Amino acid sequence: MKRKIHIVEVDAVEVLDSRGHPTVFAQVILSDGSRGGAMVPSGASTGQYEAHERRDGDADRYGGKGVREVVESIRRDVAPILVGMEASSQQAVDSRMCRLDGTDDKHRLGANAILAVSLAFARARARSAGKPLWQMVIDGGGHQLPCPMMNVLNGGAHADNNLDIQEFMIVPYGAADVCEAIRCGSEVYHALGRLLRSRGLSTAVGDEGGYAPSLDSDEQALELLMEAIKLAGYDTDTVAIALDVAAGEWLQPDGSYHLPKAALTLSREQLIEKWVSWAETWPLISIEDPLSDDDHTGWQQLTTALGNRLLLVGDDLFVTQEPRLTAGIQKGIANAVLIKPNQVGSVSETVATVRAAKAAGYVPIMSHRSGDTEDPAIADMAIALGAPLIKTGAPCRAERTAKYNRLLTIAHDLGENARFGGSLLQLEGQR
Ligand code: 2PG
Ligand code: MG
Repeated sequence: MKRKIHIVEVDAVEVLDSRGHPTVFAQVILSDGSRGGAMVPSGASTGQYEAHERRDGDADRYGGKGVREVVESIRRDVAPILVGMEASSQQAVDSRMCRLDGTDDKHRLGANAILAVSLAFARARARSAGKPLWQMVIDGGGHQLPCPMMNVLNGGAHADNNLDIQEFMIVPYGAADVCEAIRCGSEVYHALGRLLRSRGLSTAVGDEGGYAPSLDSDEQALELLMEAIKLAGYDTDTVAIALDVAAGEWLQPDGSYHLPKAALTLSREQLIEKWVSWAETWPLISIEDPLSDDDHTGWQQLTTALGNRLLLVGDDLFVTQEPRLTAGIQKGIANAVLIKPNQVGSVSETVATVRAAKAAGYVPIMSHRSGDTEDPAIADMAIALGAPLIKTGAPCRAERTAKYNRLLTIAHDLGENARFGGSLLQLEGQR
């Protein structure tokens, strides 16, 4: 009889993320010697309903951002309850940690602790089964590789420039496959760099690897993207534009929206009008967080106005949590959901949210965080979960290219069996 494999060791280390802030690396070892390790990312424009990211708060270390106690509590509290558990079910391991935590927002252990162990366990199981991670997150996985959404111009909370919109992305949805999409994105990115340089504008990059010049307006950023697409030899049948507004950062106590860098205050209705007119003017394929996460009335109005023309993506709105997504689906707000595992805090709960999205016809978009690491897990998860899109920054900075490089190598391994998520988006009504 085959002997059952179980967990023999759980360990953790304080390491650094791409902003140089501490984060958690966890490692899980199984009785057959298989090991899995994982690092967790960290956001800057975090949604108010995200699961809790636990930090030491000791101002004498890393400005309070240390995770030494978090790591210690993985060894002291988490390891004893997991060691000895059978390594057959992701759900069982995740639930065990959630029960130990016992809070709604993972306040006690921290979502950063639970997710690191959850993902490390998924990798250890994959190694044990001799399979890549993308075949393990949900049994079997699909063969669909996601289309990249490359954030080539950074603003908002991600850059010290004068752009209010946080992310201007290019989406090579019309490319033949993921390799051509990544090539196209890289070529447009470099064409944009040449344009900026030729105009004496800065080509220094922001947190997600996109350029972060100071421009006259957010509209000028869109004009530059259009020029760069053309300069690189592409057109809007191949490359669309996507925005992450992160409008929660603009909300004022009276319900209006204040764009700090432009020093402009807009009512909810004016902001909605702005997005409707932009959707008519620019080749937008999606807008993320166009309104604040608590402005459900605004979201309903905008979904009615634009929901059949482009993707309206809830990030801070849904924070990857199934109950919040289900409530939004019932209210008819948004039609796509950003999937960030650390917003909910475990692999199983991430899978549950994606399943709920797909059942309701909402498009799941896999996503990195602005503070990320060289861990490429989200590339595997996008494939495993069948997300047609992945948002993981510019083709610049190793924590971003780690995900693109992972997709390129999986595409190589899959060969002719690979399908491309971008082709799904050519359906009428999604542009
Ligand atoms: C977002 C993300 C990732 P952050 O708002 O979608 O691009 O940023 O990780 O800072 O929340
Ligand atoms: Mg966002």
